[in-house]
Amino acid sequence: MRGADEALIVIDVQNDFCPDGALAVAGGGEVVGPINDLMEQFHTVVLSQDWHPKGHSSFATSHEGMDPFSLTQMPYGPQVLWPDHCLQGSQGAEFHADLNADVAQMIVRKGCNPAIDSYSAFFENDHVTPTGLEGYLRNRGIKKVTLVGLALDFCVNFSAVDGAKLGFEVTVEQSLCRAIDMDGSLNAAISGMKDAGVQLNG
Ligand code: VGL
Ligand code: ZN
Repeated sequence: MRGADEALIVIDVQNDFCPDGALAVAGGGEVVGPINDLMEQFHTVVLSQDWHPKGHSSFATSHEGMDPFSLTQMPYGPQVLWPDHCLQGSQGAEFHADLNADVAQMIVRKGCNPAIDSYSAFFENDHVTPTGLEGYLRNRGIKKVTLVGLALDFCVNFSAVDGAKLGFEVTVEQSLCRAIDMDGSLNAAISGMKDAGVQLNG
């Protein structure tokens, strides 16, 4: 077992990010088995769940004439517009059926504010509105976090960088992640995580 000051954070292993999902990440389903195995090593396991209301501002369908995967400007900065995904209460927003979600003590839902997207499990994309995850981890004496899940270049990346900025010792297990990889987003994410002091394994 890992130490009591370590947590595993499993990012967005949800149907919509797996093959046949609304925002499918190539190979998304492959990480489920190995993540289940890794969860057994941790006393503290947190799952994040992308959880958008209908008409969310990160959806291309909420912006007349805009295509999915195009870029727009929001009051808080640039924002990729996505296909509708992870609608609250939908099948697509459920965790992958084989993910052993039962062992998690905590589920952080994010992206609930219709006006702000939230890639990171710590802060919304305005980088100031907290999800509460930081407080949960600190309250439990967690100092080191290991991140796995989907997608490596968006939600895992933003969570890892925020975690490092907050002073947690952050490791990303790349073999237990899969990326969207659009317009060089994967390379940018990897260099951004390295610059932030994130330990990249695998
Ligand atoms: C994600 C795009 C939109 C992710 C979530 O989990 O990486 N990406 N919403
Ligand atoms: Zn989303």
